[in-house]
Amino acid sequence: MPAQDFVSPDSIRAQFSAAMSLMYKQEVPLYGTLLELVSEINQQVMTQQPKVAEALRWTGEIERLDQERHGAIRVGTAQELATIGRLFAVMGMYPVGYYDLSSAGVPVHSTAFRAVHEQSLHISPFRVFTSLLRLELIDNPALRELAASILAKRQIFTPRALQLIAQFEADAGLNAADAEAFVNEALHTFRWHHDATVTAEQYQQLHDQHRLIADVVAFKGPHINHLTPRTLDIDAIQVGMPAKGIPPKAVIEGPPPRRCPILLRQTSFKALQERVAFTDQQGSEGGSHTARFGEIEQRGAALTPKGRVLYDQLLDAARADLGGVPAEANAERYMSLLGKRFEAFPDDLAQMREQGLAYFRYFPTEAGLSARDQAQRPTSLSALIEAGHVHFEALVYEDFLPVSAAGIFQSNLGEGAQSEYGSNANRDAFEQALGKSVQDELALYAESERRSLAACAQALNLPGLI
Ligand code: OOG
Ligand code: NI
Repeated sequence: MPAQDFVSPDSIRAQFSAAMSLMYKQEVPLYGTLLELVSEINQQVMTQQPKVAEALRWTGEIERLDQERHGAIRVGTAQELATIGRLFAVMGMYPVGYYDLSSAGVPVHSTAFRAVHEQSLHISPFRVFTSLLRLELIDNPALRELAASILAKRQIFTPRALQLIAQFEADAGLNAADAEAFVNEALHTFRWHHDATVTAEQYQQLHDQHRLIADVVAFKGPHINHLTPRTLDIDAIQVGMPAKGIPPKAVIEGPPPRRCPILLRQTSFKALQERVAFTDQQGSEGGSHTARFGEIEQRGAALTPKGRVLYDQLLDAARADLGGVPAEANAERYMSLLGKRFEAFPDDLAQMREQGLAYFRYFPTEAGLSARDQAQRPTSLSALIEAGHVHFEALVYEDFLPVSAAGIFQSNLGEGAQSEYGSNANRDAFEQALGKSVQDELALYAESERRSLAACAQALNLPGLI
């Protein structure tokens, strides 16, 4: 098959993301309500804050905003993780970053599968936070064995999906019909299954060890546990949720409200209680399981290593000021402490740029282009910016935050789910399970910034700019 007949992985990802959203709307109707709220608030921000709309127009994010979402799954074995990695590669999604959640009492480690080039991200920024259960952290050999033997029996991919993945790898692409078939087949892996794979008693055993273990082990597959749209104003969402019958978690994870958003702020609503049938139950008899929830996020500037160190320091300091974990009872105090600490983080794009705290995208302006052939013109980046020949916007953060992710896990696993696993980061083991290395997100932002500077240099005929 000639390569030109292949559908681009970016387009397969866009199709898959749309299909996933449709499926989740049917599975979790509250997700549809959430989408409506997000769309209302985004419209409001665009009309009331023209500067925000203008920035989104510069970066092109305005075109991807409505399709922007991330999902999350939890897989049980190395083999499942490796195959998930191959499945995502068909859609141009690659593992980026390593997240250790064990230090936060959740026996998993994770990566984010996503597109890595800004042009691909522009077509579809769909990402999936993917966690691998770490049975080796469970201090109960009998239970570990039970879980491993249950997991060894399941196959989370359809035969046709596996076949299409292999075909993609052999031919380096899929044609339109095969791509469509692939999207439908891949969707099955992420579906909710009402029928559990264990007896009620086994479920209870797994659950008593850790709710997350029951969620991963007791079902036929890694059901998508949330699908998160991107809002332009998460504080408005937090306030607007109760009126829509959606109770939010107590605190918004991540940085405090700012004029220039950085990284990622997230809130969520509690997991649904869903009816499930265990293998030893029939008819109306049955149990329940809480796994799936709703989450909303606001994205801001990707930070450089220097910016990230400052972010981590300020976040840690605010938590130390609080003297405990942020929760319902101390939410207001936490937000105020957080705000105080973050006064030390410049809330101004120009300052953030000058201090090297964030990554940026650079654009030649009309003025810059028309001055292109003038002998007397600024040539250094800062002078070009000063003269209005180059415009810059922050590069949007495409990844996740470990402390926030832990907060999201915790709020949905419920009280009492906190366990102690110590700090057990093991990136090597994760990569070995995955069968490849995870990419460094900071290097990706730096490359993206460099490409935008190179394009600017070329457009303005200033090879010395980079
Ligand atoms: C993943 C939780 C983390 C995020 O957005 O940080 C997450 C999970 O619950 O499986 O989704
Ligand atoms: Ni999430």
